[in-house]
Amino acid sequence: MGLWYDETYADKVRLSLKVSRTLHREQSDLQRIEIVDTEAMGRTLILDDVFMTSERDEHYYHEMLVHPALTTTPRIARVLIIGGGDGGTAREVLRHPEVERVDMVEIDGRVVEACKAHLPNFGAWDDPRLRVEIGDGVAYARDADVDPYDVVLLDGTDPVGPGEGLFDEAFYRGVRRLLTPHGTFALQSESPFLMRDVFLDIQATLGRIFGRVHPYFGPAPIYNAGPWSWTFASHEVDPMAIDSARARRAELTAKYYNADIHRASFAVPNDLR
Ligand code: SPD
Repeated sequence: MGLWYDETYADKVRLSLKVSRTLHREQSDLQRIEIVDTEAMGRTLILDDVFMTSERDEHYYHEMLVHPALTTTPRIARVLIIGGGDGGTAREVLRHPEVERVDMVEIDGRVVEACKAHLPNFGAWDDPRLRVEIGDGVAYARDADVDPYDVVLLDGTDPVGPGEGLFDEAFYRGVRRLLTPHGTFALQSESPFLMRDVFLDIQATLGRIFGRVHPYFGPAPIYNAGPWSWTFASHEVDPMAIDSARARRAELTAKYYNADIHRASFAVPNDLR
């Protein structure tokens, strides 16, 4: 049979991956961090028993979190990433030459170190435009005294453990505080199938804070939960107003994202309208 790793969701659903090797296992101050080789998904990061990302499928998630916001927001010089410790989100952001500075605020420095050691190709850690701060994204959104950002991206975990505070109204109000009036906030917003209540709650909460809130959908095979969702929130940016030059450039390296996928991903299924 070999060794299998199980993620259990709400004592109702289990996803298993066959593990060929364990490369890293530690309990940080905040969570259990594991990096394993799996036959189906390649090298895989697991936090507190939840599959986070894998070599084989990470492009879907990271490209879809980043490029819809980065190809539509008028100015994209300053970008903030909250979470994103594996480096995949920053890598996609840094593909845009208009980006001058990326601040990443990741709560667990041990995740960054483990990913640099075992998933070195995920990140663009040496890009001089990237600054990594180890700290609490909730406190940063509430208190940081910084120039406003053009884009804020939330690349967090599920709403349990260290990621819990990243799903509430006070945090989203902090994000709005950090954005320029023409800025965009994009975030992972869970499975509209398995976590329908969380998904709907995110939409409703953002709707009290931002003028425009648009969920969008795509695959994330490692979450095994039907389509995954992200949400695009802003005061005035139209997610359909794609800058075609930026999209064409993103397409040069993207494995999934292109302008047609971008447009199609914003179609909302009838049972979620
Ligand atoms: N169910 C797990 C959702 C985790 C979303 N974030 C993944 C981090 C990848 N950078």
